[in-house]
Amino acid sequence: MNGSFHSGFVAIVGRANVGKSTLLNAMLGQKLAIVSPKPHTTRHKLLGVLNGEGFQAALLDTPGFLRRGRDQLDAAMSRQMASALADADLAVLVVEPRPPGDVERLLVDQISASGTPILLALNKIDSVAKRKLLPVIEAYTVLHDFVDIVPLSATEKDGVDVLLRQLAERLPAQEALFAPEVLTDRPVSLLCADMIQEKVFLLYEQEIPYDVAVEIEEYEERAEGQADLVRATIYVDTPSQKRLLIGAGGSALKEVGVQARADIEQLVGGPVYVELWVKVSPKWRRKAGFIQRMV
Ligand SMILES: Nc1nc2c(ncn2[C@@H]2O[C@H](COP(=O)(O)OP(=O)(O)OP(=O)(O)O)[C@@H](O)[C@H]2O)c(=O)[nH]1
Ligand SMILES: [Mg+2]
Repeated sequence: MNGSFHSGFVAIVGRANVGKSTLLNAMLGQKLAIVSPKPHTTRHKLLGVLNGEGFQAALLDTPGFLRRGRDQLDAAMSRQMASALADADLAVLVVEPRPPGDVERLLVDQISASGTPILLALNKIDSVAKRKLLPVIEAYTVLHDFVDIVPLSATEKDGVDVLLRQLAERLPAQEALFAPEVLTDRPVSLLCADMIQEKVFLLYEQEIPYDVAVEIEEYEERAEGQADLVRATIYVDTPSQKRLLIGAGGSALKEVGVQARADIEQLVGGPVYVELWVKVSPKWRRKAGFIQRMV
């Protein structure tokens, strides 16, 4: 890096499930974004501010690319990705270690049309043999004039420092955009909702996670030494989903609470009491007003 300070917005984009949120967390060195093995876990853009030596990167995690939206939630997720890109000084396109597919081509076209430089993060290199990487890198080199192509593993934290160095150099030479203590602009109550949503993604199968939305009814900060209270409603689409979510004797829902609580306590740095309620809200994915409250 030269002598001047660099800062700017970086949109982390790509196909669903390629590891965008895992990469955000790896860059920040802490868990902020939710992660699951199921595609389309992330529903909104999420700012994570990283302060490094001589730079500040305002990193924006985004929902996985959706080609054709089916409902209001899909539309909202697509808008979230587009708005992160519109703000970005630089895009990090996250891909898996295989040759570019339709989605990657489309994204490259879309981003480069707006003139935003693209850094390619070739993630999950821990999952393939080294000799398989070279042809992938070649295919991407032909596709577009990327700022750089960085092979990495977000889960192993291998190559993440290289990506950060590349990224920092490409940000505009300007003062920091956020005060040094700012990690995100997402209120803690919404981060709690995210953590609960993540546990639903991890603990339930089939369509359930996709038909679940979480709303925090109350986040009550208590005095020093007492646990904060998080009261959340988990919305589902149908009564049978409500039964499944709650489980026999409430056992399944209890597990959601136990696991979410551990993450929330880490986030707020103190004891937390999590109270969960389940409500049926038929076809909420199609209701623009409802989505606006959640995303
Ligand atoms: N082997 C391996 N798995 C990874 C790596 N990075 C992420 N994953 C896994 O890939 C899955 C998806 O990770 P996410 O971070 O949720 O992916 P995403 O791109 O944010 O997904 P959406 O939000 O659904 O678009 C999870 O099971 C991660 O553990 C990696 O470097 N190596
Ligand atoms: Mg994600």
